[in-house]
Amino acid sequence: MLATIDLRGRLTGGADDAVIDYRTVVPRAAVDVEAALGVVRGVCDDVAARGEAALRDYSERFDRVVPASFRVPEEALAAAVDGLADDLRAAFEESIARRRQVCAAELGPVAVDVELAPGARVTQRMVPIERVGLYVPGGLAPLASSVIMNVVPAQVAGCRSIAVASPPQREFGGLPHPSILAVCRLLGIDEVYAVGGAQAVAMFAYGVPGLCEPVSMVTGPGNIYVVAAKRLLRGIVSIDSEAGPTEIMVLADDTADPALVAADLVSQSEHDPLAAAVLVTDSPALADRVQEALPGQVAATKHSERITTSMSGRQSAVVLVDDLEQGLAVVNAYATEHLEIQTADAAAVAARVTNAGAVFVGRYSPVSLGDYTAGSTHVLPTGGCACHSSGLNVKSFLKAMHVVDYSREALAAVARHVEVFAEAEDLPAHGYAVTARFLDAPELGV
Ligand code: HSO
Ligand code: ZN
Repeated sequence: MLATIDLRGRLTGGADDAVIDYRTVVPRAAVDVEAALGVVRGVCDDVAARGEAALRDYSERFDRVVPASFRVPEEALAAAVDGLADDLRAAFEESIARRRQVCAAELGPVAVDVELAPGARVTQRMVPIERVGLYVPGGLAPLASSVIMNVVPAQVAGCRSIAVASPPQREFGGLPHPSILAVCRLLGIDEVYAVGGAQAVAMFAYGVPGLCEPVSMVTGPGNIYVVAAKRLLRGIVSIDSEAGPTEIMVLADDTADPALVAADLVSQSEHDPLAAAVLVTDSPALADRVQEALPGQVAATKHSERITTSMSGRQSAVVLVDDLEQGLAVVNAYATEHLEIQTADAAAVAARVTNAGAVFVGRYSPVSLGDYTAGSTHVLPTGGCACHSSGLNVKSFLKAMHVVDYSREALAAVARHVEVFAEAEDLPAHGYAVTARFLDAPELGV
């Protein structure tokens, strides 16, 4: 079911190895965000110009329903929680509690305080972004878990004002999906909008008079139009990473259970026909057994069509390597969103991973655990961005602010350094601002 890419015989670090550019071993699905920018620019400009009237038009056009009120009424949030089955409510609450526990630890020491010399102090304060807007996709996959993954770190960071937007659904009378509303309520979020797509990102970035105040940061996954709007409006607001199609890479040896490897690959292919499912292994026998297991598992599951498309796409493959050493070279070059290590001594292998959004160690840590309940984030860098970016976490919602506090003596001790530095940069006024502090009568005007 998966194409095979055979790297065996091309020894890591050897002469042959020089011809392998590991970053290009596994191609990625082509997603043309630029192509969506044209439409999205029109939508965003229109929301900026016409506010709620524009939201109404786009809601009708794209969501085929116009909500009675774009702001979800409190009663609807309360009713969503009342309508929850007990076991689903328990699942939501466990997920929230575990993510909160990890976020609290992520916060770390709040302030850095350094005295560089007597009276020379630099502190770093971590200040939460005041108001943030979190987008939650609806439609085919109403990801209630994404509400948790976006809201909890913002709350733990101390963001004062948190708004959530999710597309209105026809079948729910123009409200977002009830499980999304229920999670908002459980998290104590009362500012929820039934607004979807690029128009939601524009609403957050520009604000809509009488409806929604502008925010400073927009986070959350979404379709290509949401991603394009985030790219377009970045600068007006800050954004988290641009979420592309989901990716799972499994690094496995002959100790892995082929049925479980297949199940994990299938699980992430379920998201998207463009999802990438990649097995990297030094065991041709394991590769064969995973390939044998896949058709049956895919046929038996609900979204088999989507999964088949994902697995037969150029972005999905089995990569055969000589050994785990070469496997790690492939893994670190690809920088996958999710990486599973299904090998002997998995923790030791995992410790050698430098590029991955999140790493799942051993038989009992499947990616779907991380999607919902592990306590880790599932908002992770895709498309190779894991080589420079992190998943969404508490620090994503904090700004580091330096506070400089020097005494007269402490400034005097380094005054000459500043003056010389400023001269070298041909910025004499910089130097004078220091010199002036030690003159009996600094010039009042020149
Ligand atoms: N695996 C997805 C997140 C998700 N899965 C939400 C299920 N629900 C991207 O990391
Ligand atoms: Zn998932």
